[in-house]
Amino acid sequence: MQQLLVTGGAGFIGANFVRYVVQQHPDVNVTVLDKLTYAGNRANLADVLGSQVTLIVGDICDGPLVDRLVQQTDAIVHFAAESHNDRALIDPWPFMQTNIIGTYTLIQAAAKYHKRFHHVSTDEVYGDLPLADDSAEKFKPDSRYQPSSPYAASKASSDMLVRAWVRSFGLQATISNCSNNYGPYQYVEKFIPRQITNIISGIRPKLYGNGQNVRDWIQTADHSTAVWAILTRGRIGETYLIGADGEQTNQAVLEQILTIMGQPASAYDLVRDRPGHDRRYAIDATKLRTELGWRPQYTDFRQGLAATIDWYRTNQSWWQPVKQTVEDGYAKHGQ
Ligand code: NAD
Ligand code: TDX
Repeated sequence: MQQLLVTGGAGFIGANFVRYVVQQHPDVNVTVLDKLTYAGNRANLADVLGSQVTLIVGDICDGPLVDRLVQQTDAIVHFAAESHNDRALIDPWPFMQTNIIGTYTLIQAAAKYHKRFHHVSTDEVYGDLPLADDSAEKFKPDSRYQPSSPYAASKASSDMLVRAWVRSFGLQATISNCSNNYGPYQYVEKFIPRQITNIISGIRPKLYGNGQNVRDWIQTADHSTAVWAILTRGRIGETYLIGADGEQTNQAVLEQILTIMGQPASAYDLVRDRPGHDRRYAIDATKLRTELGWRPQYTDFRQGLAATIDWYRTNQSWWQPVKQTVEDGYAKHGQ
């Protein structure tokens, strides 16, 4: 594999993945296809753009453009998506367009040119689990699809399309469903960077509902190594779940952020809950671990959080220009 097409490579997880490829696989050339929506940022790739990495600004729904780029590559890793639940609740349309039609456009081309395709998806396609006190159940690759939000439903739809194209058109595809990522370059609308940048800006952090919802956190660098393992060694047609046993209540995460940043653990506000708020996500990554020998490197969550806080402290010019707009948007909805 010499040529890799990475969609959404100027977003949070995609840019971290491109950086991983540059560092660990210098023989692979990367073309990033990214629309540079509000969540995409050329600056996320600034230090790696050059002979090994090229950025094409364009839409994954643009059939002729996608056809040309897919024809020229050996494999595709598909990260591009509308990714934020709160936005999907206000305006679902871009999620339907990019996540469903965009994925359809890519797999049509990948099937036509017999190109290896890896589809990046989310654990949210499985809906939610009872809180851990009531159950130790985790998502497995064959858990039932029952998405509860517009974002999750759009991602579930895209997974179904990929599965159907494998069966009907022999698409050489794998799918991964990962848990919540954190780390550098995450847009400030998301939970962890929102709270870190709130504290730096003198704004009180905002916890939805009662803060008891559970997310299963993974450092994004561990997501990158998992995607690479699946892309290069995964079995065609298979789904792999990616997670690092990182379950935490939102309240516990926020209290750790506050303490690491030298604030009282109680210095936050409870705000309006997210409609339909999924209670708990938890990943059973046994298949990925046993079949592909994958292991996460970032197993100390508090340490990973401290490093992420340092990154947002050091890179204020990266997030300051959009912070006020993001907070104004939340304020309109009581969050
Ligand atoms: P992000 O919102 O930070 O980045 C998405 C990128 O896709 C942006 O660069 C954006 O410009 C680009 N994009 C959006 N629409 C496009 C279009 N029509 N054409 C081309 N590019 C377009 O998202 P992220 O958090 O980095 O998520 C990346 C992928 O990982 C998504 O598929 C998401 O569903 C999945 N995922 C995310 C998480 C998480 O915790 N963030 C967890 C599991 C899976
Ligand atoms: O200010 C906040 N306060 C708060 O309590 C925000 C922004 C969020 N929350 C809660 C909602 C969730 O329970 O924190 C949790 C995490 O919220 P998000 O960062 O919005 O992530 P989530 O909705 O869990 O979805 C994320 O993980 C799965 C990604 O955004 C998705 O793209 C991915 O598929």
